Amino acid sequence: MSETIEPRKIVIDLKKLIVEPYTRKKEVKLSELKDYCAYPEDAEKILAKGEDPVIYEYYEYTPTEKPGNINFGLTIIYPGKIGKEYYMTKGHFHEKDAAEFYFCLKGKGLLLMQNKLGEVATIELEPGSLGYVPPGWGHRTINTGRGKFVFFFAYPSDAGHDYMLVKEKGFAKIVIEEAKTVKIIDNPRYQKLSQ
Ligand code: M6P
Ligand code: ZN
Repeated sequence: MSETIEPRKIVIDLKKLIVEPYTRKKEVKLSELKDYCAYPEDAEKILAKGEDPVIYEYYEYTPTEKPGNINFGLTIIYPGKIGKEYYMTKGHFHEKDAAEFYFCLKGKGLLLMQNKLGEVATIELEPGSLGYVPPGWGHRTINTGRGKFVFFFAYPSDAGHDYMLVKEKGFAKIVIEEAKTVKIIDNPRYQKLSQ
């Protein structure tokens, strides 16, 4: 049976930082992110104190997963660090050849991308700038500022999320604070795809 998607209006509230209506809201806390961290021992130290901070959250509007539609929403990454690594998303590849964009609305951060050949690209995002993720590139966003890093995202509804590669191999680069500056360095835990 064919599904009918009605035209509709969605409001992105830039003061409350919500999408209304949304179909999904997700909060990712440190306990869920820890396996993606470059320094999991620092994550464990925070958790051992009984703290489990929210690292990021997102509101998504998914009309349907039928090809031809678009998922979109708002991501809010809180400011902070796990050891010296800035708060970030897990990061993922799309299961299908599908692009995505991130349009920054507040704060500042980095869009880190990596393709399956191991090539890395980074784009600095500040309000008004848009990072385009081409099909085939894994992507993670990182809050390098002192306030919330907020961006609007959109990608094809049938793209799918693949976290395995990032969880098991990591990204080749990580983003840390050292001597009060933002540094993009080699990930000490990275395993090349050929290994
Ligand atoms: C953005 C979009 C979502 C993604 C979220 C968090 O909001 O790209 O599709 O789920 O970031 O990223 P991740 O799932 O990699 O943690
Ligand atoms: Zn994506």
